[in-house]
Amino acid sequence: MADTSPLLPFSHSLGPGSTYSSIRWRSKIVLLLVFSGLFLVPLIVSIASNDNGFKQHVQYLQEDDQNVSFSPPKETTKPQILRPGSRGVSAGVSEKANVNLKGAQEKGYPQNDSMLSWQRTSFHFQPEKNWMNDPNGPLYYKGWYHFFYQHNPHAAVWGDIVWGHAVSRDLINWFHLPLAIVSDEWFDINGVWTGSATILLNGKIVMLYTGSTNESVQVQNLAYPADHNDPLLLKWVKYSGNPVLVSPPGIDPNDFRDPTTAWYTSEGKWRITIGSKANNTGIALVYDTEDFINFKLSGVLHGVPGTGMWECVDFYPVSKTGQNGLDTSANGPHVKHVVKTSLDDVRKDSYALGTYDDKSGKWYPDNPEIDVGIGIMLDYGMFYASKTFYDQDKGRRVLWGWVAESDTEVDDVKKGWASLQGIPRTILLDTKTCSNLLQWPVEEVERLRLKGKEFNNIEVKTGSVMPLELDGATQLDIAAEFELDKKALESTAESNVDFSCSTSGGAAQRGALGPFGLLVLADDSLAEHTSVYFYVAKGNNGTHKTFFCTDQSRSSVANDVKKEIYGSYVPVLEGEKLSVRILVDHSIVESFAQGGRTVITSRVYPTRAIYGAARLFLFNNAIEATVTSSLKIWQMNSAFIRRYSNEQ
Ligand code: DQQ
Repeated sequence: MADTSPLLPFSHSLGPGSTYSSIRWRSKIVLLLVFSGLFLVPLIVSIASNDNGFKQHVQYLQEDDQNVSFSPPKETTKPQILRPGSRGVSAGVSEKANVNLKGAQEKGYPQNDSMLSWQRTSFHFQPEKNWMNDPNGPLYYKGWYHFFYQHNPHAAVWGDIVWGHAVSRDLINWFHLPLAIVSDEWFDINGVWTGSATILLNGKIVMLYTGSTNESVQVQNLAYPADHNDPLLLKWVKYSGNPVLVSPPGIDPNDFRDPTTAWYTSEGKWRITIGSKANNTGIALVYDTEDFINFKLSGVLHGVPGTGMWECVDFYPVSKTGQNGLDTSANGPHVKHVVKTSLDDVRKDSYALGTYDDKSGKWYPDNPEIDVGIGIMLDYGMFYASKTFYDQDKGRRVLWGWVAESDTEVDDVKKGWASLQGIPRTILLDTKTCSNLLQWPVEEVERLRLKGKEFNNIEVKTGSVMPLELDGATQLDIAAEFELDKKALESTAESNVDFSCSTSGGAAQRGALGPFGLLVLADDSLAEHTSVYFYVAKGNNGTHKTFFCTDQSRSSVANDVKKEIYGSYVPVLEGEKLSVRILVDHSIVESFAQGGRTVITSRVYPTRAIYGAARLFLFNNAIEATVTSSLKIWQMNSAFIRRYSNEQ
């Protein structure tokens, strides 16, 4: 049965007469706004072509509040990204499938059933079948981790989006539960899109999510558990006065989505942010609320010109001591704040560290040159729409991220499923550099480790490849360290100062001091392999710069899968060895360099290096330096991921 006073300690302040009717009234004005939108279009267009117009508009909304303003810096010119349309685009969000590979079936590689079934993972979260995308509303409640996700229950492609739901005691073994929130109201009939959970001061939970309405515009809706005594939170109630928020004037209702977890302000209000854009400036709108029903736009948390639509914004504090995770409302001199955005234009998640001012509701980057969207990526590979939550049980902040497919949609349909979630990662500030986060697989994944094997001080000569004898290589946890020969490192003259993972020819391109690393999911002949490697560039003043990359260009002989080369710079401090942790689970390879300073997730689709034919190799393609490597490698057990039954 639904709670009678479902929401909120403060619901008493919402007298039935006043609030209910004002909410009903607001529902009506949604329709009015939709229609008036027709007349507002020219206005919106003019605002969108002039960010100052947006500023004026927000100010107009809040005439009495002189603090509310948004002054975006000048637009920088960026090449326009031309991309084919897709269902996602017509629905108001971008591609949800590999459009570049659509229609590739006629000339595509004939992956047979055993190849396709090998691709399903063994210890990563995925639904029993069909499509999944963004993580939604993760939380810990009464002994269970709850995970909700964007799900198409009808097909292995994006569409008909509702919220799937699963629970776990340890973030690794999962029980699938019935769908949590389905699209059955005008305010979400075209999709129950991304949203976030907030645990209120009285322990109750509220969920805010974006609904795609009967008119396919984006509004924000409120839902809450029907029974807070149910630890599984099986039933969810949609607030009768939904939507609780429509896009403000000047903001395209197709660019208004993905509310965050709320945090508490010093004024005793809750505050959320919602992703949007003004012209091509990605922005995070800020709203204050006391009851999750009435919201007041209070300005813009932050905006960055040229970064396009900001999806799935995440905003949270990290401790300056780097010891433990923090509740989303934590603030003060002991914290830095992270703004993370999912860049719709380039489908990458980017973050920056900075300072949050509770009074103005604004956030300022530590270094404007590496601001959100133009600096550091959370993961340089296939990882999007990520979201963190505070795990109050273990006092840690945990990150989830959607790992899409990079094969053809046709193959996804044949497999009957598409997309994974990355292994949940703990998030901490890197107190050694103070300029990046550390991401690391949650400790619980180590419980899946089976037989381990150690390889100590293996010398890998220049231009060589060495097999590592294992009993299997499709489910692995690898921890490896590398040291470049010191003499060679010193004597090498300036080399590869212009190196970049994606444009410098990949793992086959030899330089003085790299590449070197591991070939995972390789077959004996090396016709197929995925290279995970370091590359050291040396400047003429003797300084080194280290890069961490993944090269998928030889990951499969199939000609219809994406084979990008990913990666970036990784900070390496004085006295540190180069280190990498790699989780291999069939078609996913997640690689964490230097304790998680730089992370790369790949999806690969080998056809030969599968089942018992998969191997692991060390390689060193440097011309001048021998590499010494020590490794610990564990076979990984499979996780239990199955339907919940009452006996459990
Ligand atoms: N996915 C959802 C949107 C979000 C996008 C729709 C990001 O709410 O912006 O499935 O992948």
